[in-house]
Amino acid sequence: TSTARTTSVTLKALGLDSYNLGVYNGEWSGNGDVVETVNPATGEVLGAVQQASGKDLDHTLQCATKAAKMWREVPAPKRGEIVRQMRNALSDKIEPLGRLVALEMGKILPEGIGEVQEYVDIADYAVGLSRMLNGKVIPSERPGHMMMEMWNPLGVVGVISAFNFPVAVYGWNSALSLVCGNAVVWKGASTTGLTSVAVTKILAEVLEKNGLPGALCSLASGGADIGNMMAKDKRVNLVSFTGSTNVGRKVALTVQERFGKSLLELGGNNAIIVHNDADIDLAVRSILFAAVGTAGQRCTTTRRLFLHEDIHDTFIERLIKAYGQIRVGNPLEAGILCGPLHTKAAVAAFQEGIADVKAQGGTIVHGGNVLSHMAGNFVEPTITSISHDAPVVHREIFAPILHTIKFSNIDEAIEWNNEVGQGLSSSLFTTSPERIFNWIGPSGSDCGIVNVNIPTNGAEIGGAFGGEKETGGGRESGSTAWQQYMRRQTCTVNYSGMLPLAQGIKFE
Ligand code: UN1
Repeated sequence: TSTARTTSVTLKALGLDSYNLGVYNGEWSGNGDVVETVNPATGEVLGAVQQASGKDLDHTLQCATKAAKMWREVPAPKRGEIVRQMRNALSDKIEPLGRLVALEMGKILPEGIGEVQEYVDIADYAVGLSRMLNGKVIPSERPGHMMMEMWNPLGVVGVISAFNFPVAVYGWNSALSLVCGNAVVWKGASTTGLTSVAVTKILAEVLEKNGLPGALCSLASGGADIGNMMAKDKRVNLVSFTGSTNVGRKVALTVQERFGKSLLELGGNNAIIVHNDADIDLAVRSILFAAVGTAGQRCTTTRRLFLHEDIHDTFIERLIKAYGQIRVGNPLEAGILCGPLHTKAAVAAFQEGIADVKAQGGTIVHGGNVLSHMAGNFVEPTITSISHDAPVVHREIFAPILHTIKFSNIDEAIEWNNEVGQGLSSSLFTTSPERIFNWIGPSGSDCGIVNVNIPTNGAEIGGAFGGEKETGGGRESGSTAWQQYMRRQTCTVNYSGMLPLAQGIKFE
């Protein structure tokens, strides 16, 4: 078939076979289970990855620990130069890599390419950052003393990433970790195992060409067992975890038990508020991307839509019309906006969600069905009408279900925005400066990402990405997120030849 051809051309362009080793630490190996990955649009097997055994992970951590010791002594701008080469290598492969993401994860091709671009962008950022890992000089209260803050590498960073962004999220963690002087050990989702191998091959080639240890960008493919071992292992100084709130809680507790560091990017339940003074056209287009893009499988997907009563009815009408024009289908086909859900389990979760909506007093305004006549895991992008406090509305369902809710004043809408457990992203559509600044102020949105007149998803890499509450509190990507990949040291140097003590204490 033509998709089988696309698959083989794509794998070949990325140096992959139908069977691949899933462990890299300078050498490729793999003694764990062989896991096949499946095209969620067709059900066809794409290829197989042999995962890490416990022994493989142990050996990989040994190699990474050793590599980190040499890497931390390489000047940061030189580390940046390596990341620059990685950036170029990724950019050269952006088309086939984006296509592999589309084939294996199921997002549409422009979004597949877009997330490789996100890696390229953060790599650019990291290259610049490699000359800006600045500390501080702090005035000392003691004469002849110099106080400063130094940032030093952590050692080994473990990255556990999710299926929905199989390239970009690793990219954020990897590019920053490397310029910060750490080795990285990656466990991607086992359902996007080929993508993890493809990315690692690109990075490995750069490292090996530069005579550097490949273990700086280690890969330990695997499932929950490997993730759990990483969380437990003292050699992993920071565990950066992206995934569900439930698994994230376990990871955090496991890492905390050994006083390791964790960085958590967990569930979202993001809302858009549309006020009566909003640019309706802009809002409709934004919601389409926010709620239907990636088939509702971003942690930043809009799941709740609060509409002001003045515009509610006309807005719903506009939205239904827009949803009616969305083409659901093969993510590699031009004009398709909504691909499949990633797994059959996600289809079941969608169905369960729809049933809960009906059982909890809601109605289906548009869609609501599984497209079972199609070969893949396709569902209809769905709009519901339901109460803000129905339990199903407070749950993150990783599918294109948008709950719409009518409000009469902005304070109520903000309260509803904030009443869920999660706290990732949020957006207000309005033209009023007063509402805008209230929304981003202390009594506004309680999320980590607070937008105005743009979707909740599709964040740029320059800002810190992450959220509060059950979203886990971590921040990745831009701003000062890099500081989480380093340890802060307060250094006081006495050059006075005397011993004045702080707080004026006399001790003699
Ligand atoms: C995720 O869904 O895990 O803001 C990450 C966005 C993307 C990243 C999403 N830049 O939607």
